[in-house]
Amino acid sequence: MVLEQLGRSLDNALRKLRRLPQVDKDAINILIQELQRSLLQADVKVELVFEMTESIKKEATNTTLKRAQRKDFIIKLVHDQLIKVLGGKVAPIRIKSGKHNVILLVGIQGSGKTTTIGKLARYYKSKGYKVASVTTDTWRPGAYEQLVQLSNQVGIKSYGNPTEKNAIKIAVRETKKAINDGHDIILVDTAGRHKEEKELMKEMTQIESALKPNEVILVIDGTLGQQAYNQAEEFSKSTKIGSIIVTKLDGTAKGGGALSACAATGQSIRFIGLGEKLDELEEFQPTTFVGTLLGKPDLEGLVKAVQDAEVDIDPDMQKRMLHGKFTLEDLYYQLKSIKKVGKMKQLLTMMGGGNIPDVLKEDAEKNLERWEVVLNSMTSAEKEDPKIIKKTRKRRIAIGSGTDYSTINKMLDQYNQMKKFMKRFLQMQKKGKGKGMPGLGNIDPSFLNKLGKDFKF
Ligand SMILES: Nc1nc2c(ncn2[C@@H]2O[C@H](COP(=O)(O)OP(=O)(O)O)[C@@H](O)[C@H]2O)c(=O)[nH]1
Ligand SMILES: [Mg+2]
Repeated sequence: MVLEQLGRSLDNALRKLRRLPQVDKDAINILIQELQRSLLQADVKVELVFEMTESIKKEATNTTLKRAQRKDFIIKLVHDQLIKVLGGKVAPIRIKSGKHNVILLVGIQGSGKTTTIGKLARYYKSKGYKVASVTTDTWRPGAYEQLVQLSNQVGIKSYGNPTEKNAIKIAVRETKKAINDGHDIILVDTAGRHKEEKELMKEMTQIESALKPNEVILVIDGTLGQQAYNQAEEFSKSTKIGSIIVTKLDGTAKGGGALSACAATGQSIRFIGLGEKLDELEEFQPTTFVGTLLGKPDLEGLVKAVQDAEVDIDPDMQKRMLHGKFTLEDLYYQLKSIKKVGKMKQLLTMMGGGNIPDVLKEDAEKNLERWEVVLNSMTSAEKEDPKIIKKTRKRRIAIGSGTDYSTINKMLDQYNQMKKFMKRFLQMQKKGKGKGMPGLGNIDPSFLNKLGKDFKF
């Protein structure tokens, strides 16, 4: 999880509060101290920490609420303050459909611009846009090849000219080509810049005025902690920064500092980078983020994730499953219908579930192919009730399908895990029904909370 350390210590502080028989002045003071310690450890600026905690303290002390309601009230105060410090509600980048959208990425060398271009390309491509990348980095050796390679990995076209030395010319010409080729989103990479390097800053300004991008995104290294503020300020002097992406939040204890510092510049943080791989990019929404951080599933986010995951469950199968009937064939077809495995993973994480079933990891497609062969060697009785598959049957199936015991065992294992998961998932959907919302709808948060705890695969 992102900001694991911060999440854990905040969660501990709130847990302690929940366990107390009553909330008095001492309890509030202890909570405040623990919040301060946790936030300072995450490199959040001292002044900001005091401002936040003072406000929590004031409201918590002045409340006229009855004792029983006070705990919930204080927990909500903590949530609200954290959301506020991370920038409140953030709107996504506005992509105009039917037009071309030029997005320019700027930032210091090594902050993760080129990697982030690959991630954004993958993200927007999966949303159905025709994406292209352009590199204007004439400074770093191999910069062009790096972007070409990433673009190939994602399956998008990349533009650039490794023999041209004038970055502004490259930017204008190559972006034009990408637009003429009918791309909707053109992600333009720039050279790494250091704030002292006047020439580079000037080049960046010139690229911006020549391209007139729809959005300039500043990419900032999350390991900088609160220092991110100065960097963002420097950049906004030369360019009209529209939003920020904070990278490398995996494995840094200073993430809280970086995020709060970036939010303090008044810019929206739209995405966060959580690793070197192309799928390690997350949309940033303070409400969802704080919800996950404090271990409470975020309902709004869950509903959206379910919709995005395009989980279509056949109504007939739903009925059977709710009565405990879920066959191997159901599993096979269900997995086939989960089109966006990545979204499904996100969904499980939001539910607070422990490990994600292996079957939903990257190799789902490969598994499915193998399983199809195995399924073809099974009798209907075996598919209906896999419990009967013992040693002799396994041997027959293994020979028939040309696979080995471990494939069959793994499939049965996954079947049992998924059976449990699907049942809960359906119960959750059922609970949300009848209240006017699709899918998860208006689910009682305590139900989801409990569900989250039960998810141990
Ligand atoms: N752990 C981690 N590494 C990252 C992340 N984003 C980028 N990197 C790494 O940071 C280094 C610099 O990235 P690069 O995209 O070349 O930065 P650029 O100079 O701004 O284009 C590379 O080794 C990347 O793999 C991230 O979110 N997490
Ligand atoms: Mg680069």
